[in-house]
Amino acid sequence: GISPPPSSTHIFKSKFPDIPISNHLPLHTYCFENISDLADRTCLIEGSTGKTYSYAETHLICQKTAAGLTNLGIKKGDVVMVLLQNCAEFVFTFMGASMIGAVTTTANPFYTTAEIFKQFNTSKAKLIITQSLYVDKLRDTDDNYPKLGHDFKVITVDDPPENCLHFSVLSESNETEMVHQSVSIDPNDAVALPFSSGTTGLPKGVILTHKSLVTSVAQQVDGENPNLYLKSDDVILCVLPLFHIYSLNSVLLCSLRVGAAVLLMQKFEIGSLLELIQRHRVSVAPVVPPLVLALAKNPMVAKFDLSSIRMVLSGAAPLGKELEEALRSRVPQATFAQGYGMTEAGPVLSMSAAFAKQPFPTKSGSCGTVVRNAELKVIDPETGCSLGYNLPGEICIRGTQIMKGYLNDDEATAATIDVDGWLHTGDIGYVDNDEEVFIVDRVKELIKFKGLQAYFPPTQPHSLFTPSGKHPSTQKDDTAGEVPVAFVVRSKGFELTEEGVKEFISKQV
Ligand code: 4UW
Repeated sequence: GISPPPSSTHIFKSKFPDIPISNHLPLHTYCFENISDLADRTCLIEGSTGKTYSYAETHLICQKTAAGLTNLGIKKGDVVMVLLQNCAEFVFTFMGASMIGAVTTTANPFYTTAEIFKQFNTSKAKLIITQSLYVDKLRDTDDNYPKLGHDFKVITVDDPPENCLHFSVLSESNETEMVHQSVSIDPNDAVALPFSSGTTGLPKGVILTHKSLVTSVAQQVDGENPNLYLKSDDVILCVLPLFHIYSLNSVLLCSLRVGAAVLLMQKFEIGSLLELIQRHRVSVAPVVPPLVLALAKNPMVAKFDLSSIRMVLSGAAPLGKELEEALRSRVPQATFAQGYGMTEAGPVLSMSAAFAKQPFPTKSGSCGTVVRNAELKVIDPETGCSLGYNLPGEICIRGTQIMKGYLNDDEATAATIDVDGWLHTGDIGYVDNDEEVFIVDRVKELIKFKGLQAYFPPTQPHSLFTPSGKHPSTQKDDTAGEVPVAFVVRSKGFELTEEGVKEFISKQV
């Protein structure tokens, strides 16, 4: 067909007016901007120990960690890998690195050795901060892997095994030696480097700058009528892993900005989760659909007092209507709605207007309204033509919050962010007459397993599985969302057991 003139592009905007955003500030300065008013308020609570850190203590330890990183030779632009479950040291490292202009790459501690070193090498990390229980994975003797102690240093947050340092080398450094005052940080410098497959291929480093993350946090929690109204007297559940952008941005960074308390949980376990919600009077619960399922269906839930929860926020994977209703009946006092994010998008594209200070009525199944200070469009995947209300197509987003690009991969960057600055999500959705975004499908080589990405290369001859999405090789699963299914054909004359296949796969992913 004939392409329409650019003027016919239908651009969707937020229901919330644009606001001034302080995205000239470095991320740590922005997040701790109101620290003098918040000094004595609780910033971090470690669920497992009950240990708390005030805002003043947290800020000081972040500064000490910044000095400690400098003492270990970490300079502006260097990359530090964090391979941790949720803990206070995660926060100290991330913010401390920001203070010296260093970049944190976050990795899943359940990764295999190969997956960890792939990310480590690609990001050219200098240092790994982890827990002693994961150090064995970093000691692989394979010649292709870098050598612990020789090629990189390892710091553990608990008792350090041989050749590793304890986190106190960072957190007990003298912050007055801090040179970060003299480090000049450009808003376009990277601060976070999460890895994501995006719409295709293996995980790539997603360059998120100070400017992108400040913008994204501001789009959520700043302004006279914040889209996501978090307050300094909130206690915010942080059970989603901080290595994933959802938790890092919408849980941690948004909480720091508003001065709320962050309740850190190392891992999800329903009993301790319920107990901690009750004990600490959690008021905001960011979750993913598998957690919604547990909260909606587990009989233990009825034994606990969840009346403190005023907001439940779900995202990272599709949420069924039935599940939504089931959870509503468990926490009837809470506002329950969704946000929609993608690592590359900084990450939030849309957020329910039900969470605003002055909320709007919203519909079940909606993923929210596009964030303020941004533009969203929906295009026909075949023609690229922009579509109007109620017409499903590929969702694209534009704004200062989106990634700078993929690390050392101009081709993948160009395939994702077009020349006009639109980031193509690979998600199919539409915007209804009330400006609400609905996601109906996915056109990328990705499935979401428990809210986390699982990529299955469709064309490589050695691929473990065939493609994703609606392909018959994946099926719906109540707990995980989507699970891959493979058919294995035994070659003639070979012995192969079910156990053998499982072992083969678990060694690789
Ligand atoms: N419904 C259906 C949804 C939804 C969804 C995401 O792992 P990534 O790259 O990133 C994320 C980030 C999620 C997120 C971040 C911050 C936030 O506030 C929030 O809302 C509460 C969510 O998941 O995977 C990106 C892909 O995950 C799918 C979609 O396919 C997207 O491209 N996805 N949210 N509400 N699908």
